Amino acid sequence: MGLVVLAFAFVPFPIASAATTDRHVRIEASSFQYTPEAITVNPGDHVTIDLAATDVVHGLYIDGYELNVTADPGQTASLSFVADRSGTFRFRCSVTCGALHPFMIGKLNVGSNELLWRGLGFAMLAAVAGVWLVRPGNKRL
Ligand SMILES: [Cu+2]
Repeated sequence: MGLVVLAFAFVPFPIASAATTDRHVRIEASSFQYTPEAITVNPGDHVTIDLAATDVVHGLYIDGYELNVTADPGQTASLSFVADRSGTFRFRCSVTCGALHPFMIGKLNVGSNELLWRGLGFAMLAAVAGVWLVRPGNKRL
């Protein structure tokens, strides 16, 4: 049982690695918000963000990745990168677009899905182990 748990902890997670892929996300920027406000990708994904500015010029700067893109009014601009850093990163508008510009903020999650599934997997393993230990007729106890 211990070996199974160890293997589960360190063997690459099949669902997550199978999902490493090209991700195309469209984010609409309007004064003063992003839609969607948060995006989630898997580590290693090739991410392309299409930033569509619906009213005035807006930008999108990703903290931690130090990437920036700006889109003219009514236009779409693209930004491509490999999500090679895990964690949660803020992205924010990089063009002064109005009074509430400093509050134009969104979130990029890289890899939270895998952690979530790994956590669920551990919970299930723990449950299975618990049943196995207390089952009737287990002479090892
Ligand atoms: Cu702005």
